[in-house]
This record gives sequence, structure tokens and C-alpha cells, in this order.
Amino acid sequence: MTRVYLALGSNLADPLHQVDAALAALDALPATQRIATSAFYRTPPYGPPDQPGYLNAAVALETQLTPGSLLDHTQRIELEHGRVRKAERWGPRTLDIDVMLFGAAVINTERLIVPHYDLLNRAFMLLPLLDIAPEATLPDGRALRSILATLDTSSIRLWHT
Ligand code: 5RU
Ligand code: CA
Ligand code: CA
Ligand code: CA
Repeated sequence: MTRVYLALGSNLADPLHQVDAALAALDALPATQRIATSAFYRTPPYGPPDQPGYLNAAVALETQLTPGSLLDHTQRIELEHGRVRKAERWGPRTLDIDVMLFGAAVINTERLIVPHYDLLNRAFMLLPLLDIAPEATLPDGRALRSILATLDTSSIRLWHT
């Protein structure tokens, strides 16, 4: 079994509903248990600024799936929840599920980079992750807590409602 941390994001079509539906879909994955779920946060959009704010959250799973199989499932769940691939890079989306950590694995394939390539710069990923895994480390042993401490979290709020 491997402990996996996923990042969830949504900024279209009722984000709270999207993330609730994503949790239900993750609960239906084979050979996988959901161990913990963070609070839901309201975060300002990064990347293109002309889009709604995001709901961001983190989930801990224990799984026997391989990284590739888990990615197949998370991409299927994104599509089943109305994700439409647009020309604009980093545009708004109904549901985004990213693998932040897969145990202590380091993965660099065409499909999957783990740890998530930009995790160390994204307070909207690290803050929810540290809610549920305050002792989490990178595969090299660095504490994520000390990385979050270098980032600005001042515009992250609880989602509320
Ligand atoms: C550039 C910088 C591009 C940071 C991206 C999310 C980035 C987002 C999200 C919030 C994107 C990738 N903003 N922007 N939450 N994803 N708040 O999940 F993240 S596009
Ligand atoms: Ca735009
Ligand atoms: Ca993402
Ligand atoms: Ca993604």
C-alpha cells in the first residue's frame, strides 16, 4: 500500500459540488481508501488572472494502484465531471486532480511528474496538504512545513458555504 496525496481544484460550475463529486468518485476507486480530506479553501487564481477564484483541497489515499493506473482514474474522473480541454493554457476548469506525492516515489515520465513539478511554489497546494499531513516530506526528506513557511498564505481563506 502506498500513501498518496492528491490536490483538488475547481473554479467553474459550483466548485463545492464538483469537489464533493470528486470525493465520491475517489471513494469508488478500486484497491484504494480515502484516509483524510483537508478543509476546503478559497484561493485567488494563479496563472491567467481573468478567471474565478478556486476551491482547493487535498486528499490522502492509501492505494495498491500503480501511479499510471491512479492517473488513468483521476483523468477519467476529471472528464466525467465536465472537464473540457481548451486552447487557453491554465484556464478555468470544473475539476482538476493532481498527484502531489506518491509515497516517496520520484516519477518523471511523459505523463506524470511526481512530486508535482510546482508543489514547492504553490501555497494553495501545500496549505491543504499540511492540514492532513503536517509531517509530510519530499522524497529527499525536506519538510513541506518549512517550505510553506516561505510562501505567502495571506489571501487563502476557508471556502465557507
Ligand atoms: C501558473 C502559476 C499557473 C500557478 C498555474 C490553480 C498555477 C490556480 C489552482 C489556484 C491554476 C496553473 N490557482 N491556477 N488554484 N490552478 N488558486 O488550483 F497554479 S493554473
Ligand atoms: Ca484568460
Ligand atoms: Ca493543477
Ligand atoms: Ca492537472
